[in-house]
Amino acid sequence: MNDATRNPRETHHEPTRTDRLLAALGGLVSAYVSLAVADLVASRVRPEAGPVPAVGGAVVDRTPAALKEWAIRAFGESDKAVLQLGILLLLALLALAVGLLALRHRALGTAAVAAFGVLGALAAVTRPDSESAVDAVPSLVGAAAGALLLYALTGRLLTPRPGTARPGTAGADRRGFLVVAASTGLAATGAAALGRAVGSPVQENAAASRDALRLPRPDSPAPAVPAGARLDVPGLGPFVTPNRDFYRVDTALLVPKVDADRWRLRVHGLGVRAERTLTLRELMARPTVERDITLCCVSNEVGGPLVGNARWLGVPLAPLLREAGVRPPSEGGPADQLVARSVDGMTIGTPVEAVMDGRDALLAFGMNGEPLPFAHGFPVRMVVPGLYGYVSACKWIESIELTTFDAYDAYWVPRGWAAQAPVKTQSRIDTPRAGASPAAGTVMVAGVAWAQHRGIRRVQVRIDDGPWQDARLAAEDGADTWRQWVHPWAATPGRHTLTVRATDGTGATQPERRTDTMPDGAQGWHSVVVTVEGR
Ligand SMILES: Nc1nc2c(c(=O)[nH]1)N[C@H]1C(S)=C(S)[C@@H](COP(=O)(O)O)O[C@H]1N2
Ligand SMILES: [Mo]
Repeated sequence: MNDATRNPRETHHEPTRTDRLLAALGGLVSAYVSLAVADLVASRVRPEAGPVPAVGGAVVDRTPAALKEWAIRAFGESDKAVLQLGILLLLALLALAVGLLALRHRALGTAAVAAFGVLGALAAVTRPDSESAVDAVPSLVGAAAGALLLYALTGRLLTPRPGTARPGTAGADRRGFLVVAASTGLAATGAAALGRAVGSPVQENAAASRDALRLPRPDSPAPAVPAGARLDVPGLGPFVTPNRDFYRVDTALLVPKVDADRWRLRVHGLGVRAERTLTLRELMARPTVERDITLCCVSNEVGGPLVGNARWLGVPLAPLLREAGVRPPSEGGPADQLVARSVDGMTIGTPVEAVMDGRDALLAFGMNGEPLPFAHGFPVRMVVPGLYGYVSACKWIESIELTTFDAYDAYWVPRGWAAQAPVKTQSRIDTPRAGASPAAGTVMVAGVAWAQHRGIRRVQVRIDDGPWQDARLAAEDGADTWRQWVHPWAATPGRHTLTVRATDGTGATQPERRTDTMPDGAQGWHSVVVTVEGR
């Protein structure tokens, strides 16, 4: 840039330290107003199209699997909150820098804000769940507001107060700056809060459709859970996991809120003779079954919490596929993989053979007596006993495509996870907890074991390096559910290591060696160390 194109008012101004502080603050306020305005617009358009969820989603999809595993381990179910906080912190730093840039180069600083808006818009329209270019609007409108504000604020720092002799120097209109910054910041906060209070029309419809949903009575009810399946041991969780306590694992930064009245499921692909699209009403009109099925996550480490047991209501998937002309590979069908796709673009690949081999593979709409909670896949999800969630349990499902494992890799596969993953036999000590200090005497050691679709035949407990002793197994609800167990231990004072291992219905006992969750689920024995107090 040569001198002729420069604005003399800007070049002659040697910003003071205070100016720089204020400029950085201006950047921050502008970024804040951008995001608040974008949030408000997104609440009208589609909440998922807001810059933070859109950029966050793009980051999640590009995060290396190892980092994602670490995040799940380190932050558990708060991993998404941590990610959003990280994005906001990074944005705040950038905003401070942009504010300083604007003080030197007003136009350049303003352009930088606009550029962030374009990035946000790009992220929004390239998300797999984006259906129209309208998703660009929240970021663009937000950035326009932020850019204008930054331009105006920086102007206050560059404009001499009337009556001061030298332009720029001490004459900046700092009061004006603060007034504009505070009032726009407050106004944006108010507008965004109002937007949230009013709620998004899309989400309101979804909530209303869930409230209005009446679940059909099961044509094939689940057998009552045998009384002996629940052990009454303090510290042992309930046999059926309440919905609010059920673990949640997914890539969605904002829980998709699907309007049940507009929901459709498309069944198509290789070997499908009669392609179909079903409404929820049509799906629920089919013969319904209710089953107890334990679901677990491949990311669950030995002893981990990512497992839950629920009573699911839905329709069997196999007959629906048969009607569409699908045959399993064992009957010469051409497709060996069923790819379920969700409204938020997740793809989950399941062996067609497993879905059609007689097990209770379900399209579920009920969970523990109520419509699926939004976080667990409302209105419809898949549940297939015996397979980890990432290869079977697609939430917010919208289509089922028949294909082959050779032809298509579902979401997690290029990220290092196995394309096929039956659950591994696991057992967990729930009480006493690691680090506990129970009193000497009889201590009830208890927990759960699971090997869905194979069942649990035996659970054994070992104290320190002693012999393996059979634990008492609770009655079996079914081969697809976990099984509680208890072992009364005559505890003596001192430090002790308690270890558990299970044997599944095929007679295979859990191997001792711990393996990583990646690529197809952790193995190994769970142990806890406790210190027994003398009496
Ligand atoms: N749409 C969608 N479905 C999904 C996932 C996801 O990220 N998106 N995660 C899967 C994984 S990894 C697991 S373990 C289960 C968890 O189901 P839950 O959250 O209801 O416990 O959902 C599966 N279904
Ligand atoms: Mo998972």
